[in-house]
Amino acid sequence: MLLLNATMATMDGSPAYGLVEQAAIAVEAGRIVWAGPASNLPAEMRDQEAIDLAGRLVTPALIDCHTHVVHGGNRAREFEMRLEGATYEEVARAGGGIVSTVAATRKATLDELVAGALTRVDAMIAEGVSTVEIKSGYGLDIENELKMLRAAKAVATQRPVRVRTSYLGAHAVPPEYKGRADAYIDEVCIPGLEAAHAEGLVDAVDGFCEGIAFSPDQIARVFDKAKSLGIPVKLHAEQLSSLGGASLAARYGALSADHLEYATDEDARAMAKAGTVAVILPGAFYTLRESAVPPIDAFRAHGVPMAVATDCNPGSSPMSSLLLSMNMACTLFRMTPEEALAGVTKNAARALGLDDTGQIRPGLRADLAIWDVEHPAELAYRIGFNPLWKRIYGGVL
Ligand code: DI6
Ligand code: FE
Repeated sequence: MLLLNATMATMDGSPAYGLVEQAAIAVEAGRIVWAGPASNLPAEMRDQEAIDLAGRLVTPALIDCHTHVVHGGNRAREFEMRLEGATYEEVARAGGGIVSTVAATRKATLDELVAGALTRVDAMIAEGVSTVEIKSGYGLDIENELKMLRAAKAVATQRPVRVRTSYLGAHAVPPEYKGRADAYIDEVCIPGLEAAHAEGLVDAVDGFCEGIAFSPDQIARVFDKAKSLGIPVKLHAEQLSSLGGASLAARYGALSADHLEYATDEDARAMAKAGTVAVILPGAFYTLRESAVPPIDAFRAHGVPMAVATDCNPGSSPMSSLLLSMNMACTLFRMTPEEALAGVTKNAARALGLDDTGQIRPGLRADLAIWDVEHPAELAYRIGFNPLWKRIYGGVL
């Protein structure tokens, strides 16, 4: 496949989106084999049928690096409660919140979970997404955590999309372990991780380090197990309070620390040193009407790579639009449109430990998004508008 007459944002780390006008991109066997100004295209690549993009923008296909798209039910009633004045933490302590999604997820069959996830993943694909991270964490017993991860893997067999799974057994304490979080970690979370890993279902291990979830010590025990199994880690950290989760994640060389509204300058320093990506999740900030903004300036100053994701989940971020996440990251957190686009391409790949996608350069997968826009800033600028023209997944239009 040869794409001609493209405006190309390589997102390869060159300044200004790595923008190339009048670009050509050659694809062979699912990989990018050449990309650059069309005038430099080698002669032997010219004589094949080309697709004329008429100046349309080509970017790497988008990557949603933090989602909970596999889950049962929805929480529209909780949305109403919060509008009547209850806080997210009050809802959680009253047995609502995550735990109500756990009940619905346990009740759902594998096929029902897959069907529900596909409605959300289809919306993502329609916006040019090629890779979706999907977490467990609403099963909270071994069999149901495995069911969630099997459902996540099944998504990639039913759609042209790549799935990376994260085991989030340490998401919440289930009702049957109320007040016994340590026992839950020992009796369910860690054995569940071993079982899921044995079945090849775990690409990364995640946790929720928070007052309403698990302490840094409890997360460290889960991370020690992940380390002994050779699985990379990531962490929901500093979302509602500052507990040192981001620094803990950095100590374990985590792929990412996510949320980070209450992260400190010291956390940013530790993350930079460890190469841990900051995953910015403005959908949860917006939904919870949070007021603390993640320390974007500190991440910039210390050179922490920033990703942006939907956090698509039924409670704190019922949002499946990665384009809207980009807009929110700019308007709510003052990220630049270029940072937002890097956050859903290059840096999102890094947050998943993937080095074969997220940029346009020879050797990488031909996962591309073609947009009916003139300039890449338009992707973050518009609200509720999808300018995707076509998507190329693994070299297939
Ligand atoms: N933080 C979040 O924002 C989601 N999980 C987490 O650890 C929320 C999950 C939910 O409310 O269902
Ligand atoms: Fe999350």
